[in-house]
Amino acid sequence: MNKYNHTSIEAKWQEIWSKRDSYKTPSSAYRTLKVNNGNKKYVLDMFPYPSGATMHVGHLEGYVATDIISRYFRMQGYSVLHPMGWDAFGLPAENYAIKTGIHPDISIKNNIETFKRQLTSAGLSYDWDKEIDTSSPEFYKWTQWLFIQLFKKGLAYKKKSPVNFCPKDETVLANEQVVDGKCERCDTVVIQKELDQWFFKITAYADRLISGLKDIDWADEVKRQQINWIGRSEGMVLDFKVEGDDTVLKVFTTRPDTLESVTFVAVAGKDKAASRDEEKTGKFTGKYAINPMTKAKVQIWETNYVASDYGTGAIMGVPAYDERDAEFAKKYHLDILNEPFNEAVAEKAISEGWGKKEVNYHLRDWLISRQRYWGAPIPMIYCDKCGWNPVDEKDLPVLLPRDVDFLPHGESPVARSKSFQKDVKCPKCGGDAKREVDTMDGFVDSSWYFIRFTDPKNDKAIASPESIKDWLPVDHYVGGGHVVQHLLFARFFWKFLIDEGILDKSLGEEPFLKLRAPGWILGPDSRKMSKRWGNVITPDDIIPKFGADTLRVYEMFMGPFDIMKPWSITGVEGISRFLSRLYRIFNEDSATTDDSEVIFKLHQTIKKVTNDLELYKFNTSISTLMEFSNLIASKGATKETKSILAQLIAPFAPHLAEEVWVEVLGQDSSVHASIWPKCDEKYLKIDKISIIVQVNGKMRGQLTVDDAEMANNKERIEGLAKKDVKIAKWFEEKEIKKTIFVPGKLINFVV
Ligand code: ANZ
Ligand code: ZN
Repeated sequence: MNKYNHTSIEAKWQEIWSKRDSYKTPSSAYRTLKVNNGNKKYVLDMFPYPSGATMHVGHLEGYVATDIISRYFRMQGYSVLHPMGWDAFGLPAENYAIKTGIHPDISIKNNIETFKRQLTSAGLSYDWDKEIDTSSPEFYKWTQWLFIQLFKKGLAYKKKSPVNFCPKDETVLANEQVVDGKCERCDTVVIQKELDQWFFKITAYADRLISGLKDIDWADEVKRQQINWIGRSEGMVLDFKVEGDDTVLKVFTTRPDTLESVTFVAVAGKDKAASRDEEKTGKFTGKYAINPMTKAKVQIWETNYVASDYGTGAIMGVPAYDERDAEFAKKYHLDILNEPFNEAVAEKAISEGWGKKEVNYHLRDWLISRQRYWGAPIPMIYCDKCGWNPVDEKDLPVLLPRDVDFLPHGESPVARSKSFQKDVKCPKCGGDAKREVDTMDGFVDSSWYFIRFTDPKNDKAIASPESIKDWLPVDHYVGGGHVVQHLLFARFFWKFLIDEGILDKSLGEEPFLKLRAPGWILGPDSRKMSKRWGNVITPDDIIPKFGADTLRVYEMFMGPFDIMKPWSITGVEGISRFLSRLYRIFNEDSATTDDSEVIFKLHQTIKKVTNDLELYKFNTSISTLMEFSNLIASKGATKETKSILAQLIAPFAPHLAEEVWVEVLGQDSSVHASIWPKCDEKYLKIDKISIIVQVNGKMRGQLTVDDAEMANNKERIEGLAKKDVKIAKWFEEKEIKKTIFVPGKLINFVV
């Protein structure tokens, strides 16, 4: 009998699928002809950063899940868009270039090749015609175009803002390059430098970023993270008159009812604000303020625990009720006053005109400029006469210049390109002008890439209106890690594009209807996979030996999708044996009829796998398939039943399923283009059957069993009768001489 040779089977089908363009995204014309009312499903992965390190098995977890979902939806008759691409701009490639002198363009292309080979070897059904690379001019032309649209609406602006700066390396650092306040590379203490920076005004969308969450299918925890990050706070601004001059000090408080217990007022100091647990320091300004309610005179302090950029940058100190104020008051021996809460303050403040309601947000505008090379140039031009103006849209893209050395010199690397500033003219007055030399944060690319996937080659628009309408919004979005900001930024872009009519309003308020995050796959030692622990397992360690199907099924079988789980090579081996056994079962001669238990179990399996797939319960789908395979192994099955089994395993083990579907069962075309089996409820109806139990011909009881299979089985009925205490007492300590069995009706013990 044929042995399961995963290597040849997988290579063969990967080649055939690629030749046949099996996973090409259907066009809209095709879609309207198709089943399921031409409905679409857009199934999206968070696209990877193609780093120098190869992909490990943990990265694949989400990709396998979306592949299963995509294959399942295709078999359900949906038109599926399932694309993949590369989040290719960013620091690692640039740092690598600084170290080696190899241009990021080249190192990234090599990495992409490796990643793509790994994804393909796992049998993932991406439509590679939809591939995007955010560092290609075809893509970043539109990133720049989007910047300009935001600028035109006043949602992109420039202002002075502090950045992390390493005085030794003379370079601006991203937050993640600052470790314990020191430069990651040279250990020098990082300073704050004021630089002109570009911001996107995401705060204008704060409320809609909260309200939009209510109708989407995301984990509560992820929604909560979004809400916490936005940090909406309802409170009041109250006016304290400053003694001796005509000025008023405005404070923001969420607790106006504590006003009568105020013992000091504090304003933000000049030093950088203290982080949460840092020691609070301050000094008395020599000035006093008047409590608008009690008219008491309190000291005005300057302190590091009040943030200058939140609320009014000033607070009323209520040490009796506010912990931070209490800590500060104790340290500087300020009074603590414990008056009862006064609910009437708010109304009185409004009617007397010394206070008003206000909503504040902790969300800050999004700082998008980077003094870095490997990003999309910000498409703005500065002229002494006309200030900042966007590059004419017909002149996009503003190409990232190649004549740049990557070594840090205290400014944006692009500033040293000779070609970049050559003959630059002001778009407004035509006079000599200069380009912006900063580049955009990589988060800008990932805020809209999912729109581009619908029409990645379009050179007239971010995507055609038809493609947008055909595919958006995203139905399933899968990915994990630190995605709070990514999700906020992408949702902000979406809302902006809807408001601008670039996306049609009918697409709805939210871009990602369902979001699921895979739990981490840990190393065999239950630690996070890392070079440091030497516990990294890559698909290349597993696929040559066990095959892609084993890797896929194992990853989905490890446990619930969304929890952490350690890798186990014995688990891999177990799945490998399961697939070999399956292959054997398919190769055995088929039965001419199915046993009733097989039919019952078949429909139960269809139902369970279908339901579980929709819920991302891949592990229980697989165990159900294992149980059913075991039953067939012992009872045999018809070709029809085996074909259905092949269809049910197709999303999980696509190569094996295709091989047995075509080569063993002799079915037409591809199992992946077949129609997903339907459960027929009529086979699941359980008719209870009563069996009369007699002892020496006298009725002594009754047994109820679930199905005919059971009712016809003499041994099982006999066993059940003996276990039933009410019946068993009639032949206690007596020898059973004979058992008369009428299948499905009666059992009589002769004692
Ligand atoms: C008096 C008070 C009494 C307060 C009390 C709280 C509890 P959220 O919810 O984050 O908005 N605050 C206001 N502006 C601040 C700033 N720029 N930097 C640091 N703290 C600031 O918190 C609002 C509360 O944080 C405000 O209400 C204020 O302290 C403080 F029992 O006023 B509260
Ligand atoms: Zn000008």
